[in-house]
Amino acid sequence: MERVLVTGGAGFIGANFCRFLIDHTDASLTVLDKMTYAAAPEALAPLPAGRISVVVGDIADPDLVGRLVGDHDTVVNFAAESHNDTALSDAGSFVATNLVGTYVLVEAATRAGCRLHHVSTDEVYGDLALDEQQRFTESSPYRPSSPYAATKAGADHLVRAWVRSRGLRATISHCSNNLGPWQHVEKFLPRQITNLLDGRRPRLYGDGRHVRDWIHVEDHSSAVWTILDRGRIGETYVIGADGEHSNRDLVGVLLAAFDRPPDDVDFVADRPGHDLRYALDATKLRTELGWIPQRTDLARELSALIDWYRDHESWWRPAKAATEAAYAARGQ
Ligand code: NAD
Ligand code: TDX
Repeated sequence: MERVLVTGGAGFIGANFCRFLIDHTDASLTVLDKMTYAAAPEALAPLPAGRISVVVGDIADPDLVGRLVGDHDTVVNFAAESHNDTALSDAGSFVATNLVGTYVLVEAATRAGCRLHHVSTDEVYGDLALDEQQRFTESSPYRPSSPYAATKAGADHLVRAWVRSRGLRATISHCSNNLGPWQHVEKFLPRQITNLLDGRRPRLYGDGRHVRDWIHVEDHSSAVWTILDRGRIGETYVIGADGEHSNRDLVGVLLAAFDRPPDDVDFVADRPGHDLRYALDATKLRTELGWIPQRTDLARELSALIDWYRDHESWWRPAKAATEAAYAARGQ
């Protein structure tokens, strides 16, 4: 049975990935998570105790990471500070976790001869014009435009350098925007859905024309598992499900689901440096590894997501007021 260490495994995507591994493999899992404000340990509670254990700790702690990595065959690194808006005013924790933490992981995995999969993001490639034909691929140049993306880009460079010069057995993936359960209310879809549940208006940055390429978190999980199972060491894989939509269009779908008019929205202060558009071409993952996303009916998934947040108010409610207060302080 494979032993997999999932760093950041109590976060939105990490916790969904743990559930996916429990459901689709016989791996035994250890989660290493610092349990920051973004963690959702509740998401792990229903998973069978015999298959998963949780260690609370920091990926930037070399002693702890060295011990844990040595006991596992594979490490999947989801641990990160992940919110762009926070990094604009306070990037220290992003450098500490995304850069220094990744350094600690690559060192430990190299010494232990452990396989590493590093979860990067599409944002390292910067942004695209709205009318640009070309989408991001594995060979797109790095052009991070935000402090968050810069730390993610730096982490990728560490992984690739350790692969080439230190013999690390690693793969990297760049995924687009995820939707699904257990995402913190600071992020776009949970924020708008919980605003609507509270009878408030959705909040669009700038003119709302910015485009993101949406993928269900379960499809992200199956893609990472496919890369672990069949990916080639040293390779990079873009993960995307052809789900481009403007923020304004998505808010329109949510408003319709709440029987509210399409213009029932507040346009608020834009994010400084706001990337205009992300769009990913996952041809390599589809053709070389045979990955096929399943949950691509966005209208159906948004409807299910609204139901999920309606049913899990006791989980998100404690974070809602403080999150909105922080947004209000920024005029958002
Ligand atoms: P998240 O913020 O929901 O979860 C991150 C998790 O990492 C949290 O549980 C947190 O407690 C943990 N963590 C933070 N610092 C840590 C540290 N120093 N040591 C150990 N654990 C720590 O983020 P997410 O949305 O689940 O993103 C997971 C990964 O996927 C990140 O690397 C992110 O860059 C990447 N990604 C996210 C998206 C998206 O749409 N959310 C898209 C592409 C890539
Ligand atoms: O209230 C809002 N109104 C709004 O218009 C919020 C919170 C966001 N937005 C916009 C900004 C973006 O164009 O919605 C879009 C999505 O915003 P976020 O949820 O903050 O995501 P994004 O900045 O695109 O980054 C996400 O995808 C890539 C994740 O948070 C990153 O961790 C991942 O790397």
